[in-house]
Amino acid sequence: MPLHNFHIIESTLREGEQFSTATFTTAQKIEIATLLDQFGVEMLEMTSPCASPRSEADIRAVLAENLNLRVLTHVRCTREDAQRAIDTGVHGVDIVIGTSPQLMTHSHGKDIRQIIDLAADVLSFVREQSPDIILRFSTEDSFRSSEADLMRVYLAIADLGLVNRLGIADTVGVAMPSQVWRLVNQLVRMTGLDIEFHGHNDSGCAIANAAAALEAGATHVDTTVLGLGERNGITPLGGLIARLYTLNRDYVSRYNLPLLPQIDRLIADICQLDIPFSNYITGSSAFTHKAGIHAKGVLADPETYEAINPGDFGLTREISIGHHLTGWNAVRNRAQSLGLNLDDQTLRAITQTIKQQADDNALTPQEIDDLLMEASLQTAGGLA
Ligand code: AKG
Repeated sequence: MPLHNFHIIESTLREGEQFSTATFTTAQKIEIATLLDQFGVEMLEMTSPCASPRSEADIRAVLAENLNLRVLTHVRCTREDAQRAIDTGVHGVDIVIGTSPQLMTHSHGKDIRQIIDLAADVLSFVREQSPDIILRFSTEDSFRSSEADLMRVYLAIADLGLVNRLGIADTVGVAMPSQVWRLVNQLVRMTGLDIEFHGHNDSGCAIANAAAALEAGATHVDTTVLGLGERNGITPLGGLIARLYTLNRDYVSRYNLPLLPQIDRLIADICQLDIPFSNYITGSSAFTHKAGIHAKGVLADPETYEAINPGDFGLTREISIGHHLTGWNAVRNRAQSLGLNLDDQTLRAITQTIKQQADDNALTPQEIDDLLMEASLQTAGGLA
């Protein structure tokens, strides 16, 4: 299934705000929205205007920037919330209501019949008020809801002919990619509507689940920068980009990829987080090659051990040399970068010295350069 036709709903300013250390000022929200717009995300989801006075004012502030992206807000399934959302002038309203036994009992106390009636009332109300608004209906906790309940709800909503999009949510991060694929496939076949996927990462499947949703025909995926969100968050923007890029670069070529490091850094700084070393694309070791065999392959052709070209993201690869796993190809490459013309025998000897010393302590780049310079001075015709 070709994955060209999807849209990113960037929810750092909604789901991301629910992360433990995330609080954004108005100016920060505008800066984040502007960068995400420059990156090319199609939609930006913002916190409900009902959450707090500034939440409401900030929707208007971001709208006033006249960005290319569509601004959405996320509200409960009530007329009052929907009216507040419409009043802000947003381009789209995302309406959600829980359908799992847990949420029906502890969140709103309604059964499936009541959920359908309420949703029909609220969605009709929104359409009357605002015929052109982008309207989405989603069940919360879709993957702990019974399949029969879900189908009753989605088919009833689809039949109304009022919404642009249906959403499904893996609210507590329990879904397997195969389950996501099946549900999305079923909804696409039965309703013909656009489908959005929102997936939490509690058990580490958020990116795989988003990809499975797209493979099954979903049209929209929710992301946040660095995967911020409730608990340990949702599908990260960079992780989704990495997943799709490695399937086919064309899937993400419309985005301004070199902006990704700046976006990750901005959010990390605001939320006082370190970007994890293992982060997709922007982690500190994402493009560091260490073992001698890897260094040799990458020096011959980076694709030997890289599925992602760091240059596409404005980043550079690093060959780590000063350790006991090093190889002489990496050492030779460093010597060549320094303009030193050392013969193979000398380079192999220096490699052995590095390995021996690094068994106790890794060598710094400067210490390696010193070894190479010293060898160069000792051999005739050292400088190339
Ligand atoms: C969740 O279920 O985790 C949400 O944040 C709501 C998702 C949605 O509205 O699609």
